[in-house]
Amino acid sequence: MLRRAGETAIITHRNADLDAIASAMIVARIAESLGVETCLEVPEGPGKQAKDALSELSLTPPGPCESRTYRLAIAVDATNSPQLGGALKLYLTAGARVVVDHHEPGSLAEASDLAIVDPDAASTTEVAVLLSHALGVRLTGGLASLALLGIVSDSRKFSIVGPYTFKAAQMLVEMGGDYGRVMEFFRRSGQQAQEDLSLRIAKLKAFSRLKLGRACHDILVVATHIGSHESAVARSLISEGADVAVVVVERREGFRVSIRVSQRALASGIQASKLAAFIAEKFGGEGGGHEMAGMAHLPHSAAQGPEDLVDELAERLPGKVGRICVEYRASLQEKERS
Ligand SMILES: [Mn+2]
Repeated sequence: MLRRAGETAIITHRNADLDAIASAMIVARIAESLGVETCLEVPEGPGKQAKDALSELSLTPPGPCESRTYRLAIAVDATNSPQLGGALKLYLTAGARVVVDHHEPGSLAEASDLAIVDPDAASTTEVAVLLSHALGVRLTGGLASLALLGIVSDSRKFSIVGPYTFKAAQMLVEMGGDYGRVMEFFRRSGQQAQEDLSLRIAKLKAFSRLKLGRACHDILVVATHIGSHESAVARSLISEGADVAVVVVERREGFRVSIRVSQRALASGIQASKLAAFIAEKFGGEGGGHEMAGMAHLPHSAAQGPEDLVDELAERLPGKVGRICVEYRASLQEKERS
């Protein structure tokens, strides 16, 4: 498809993270090896870690795309159309569309001609690495290090792995990927995050606005809203003892709901992606993600404002969570008996 197209627009999800930027750069490298020109569209610009990684490894991404029709568009690490933000049109108007991803397939896979999607993979980067390997494309040491950053980041330092997460990492080390440097990058960026004033304020504000609910005796469901840093806030709620953390942020295009669940919730059949889908269904939007991390995108019409949405969620979610875990625990008992 790349060869036939001759020119290709690569698109990441909004505020590309390490996994998105690494996958995009590998796809660009594959295109380059075929002599195909690419542009890279990162809606709303890359996130801080992605930006830092590119400059630290002295990697230059392809230039931004023009506002015209491309013959081929490849979306990476994105599942639902709202994740492409302002670049959705670029994707939808392309002559052919490919999505490379590792989430449960969503609306982008539906709108694509080819979906290279493996929900078992811990990162999109490992899918891209195996793709480049299968095509006989070698990566430079710098790009291999970026890819390691993508894999290590999305696998939460190899605590969530797929059937070929380690295989891809091994290939990258063999190609000159610098694992020591990757670890040092995370150490430094973790330290920066801890000292980040706006993140500290966001966490404390979110905690002060918290709505707490309970389901199935010991499952704690919390909901809150914040202006930014919603994923980090949701993660910190889980590490402070919540089992289901739902964090609402209002953006220009609507509400974004970030969902995280604890190991305890997961052991009772409560998955973040399912809750994201439930929220999207109730409020009219799109939702999906992984077992432990999910995201729902809702239109402005879903609620009067973030506070109202939090109230609604705090009211409805514990019931849903309760039904899931009661059914799940009953099915486990059933299994034990038989
Ligand atoms: Mn990813």
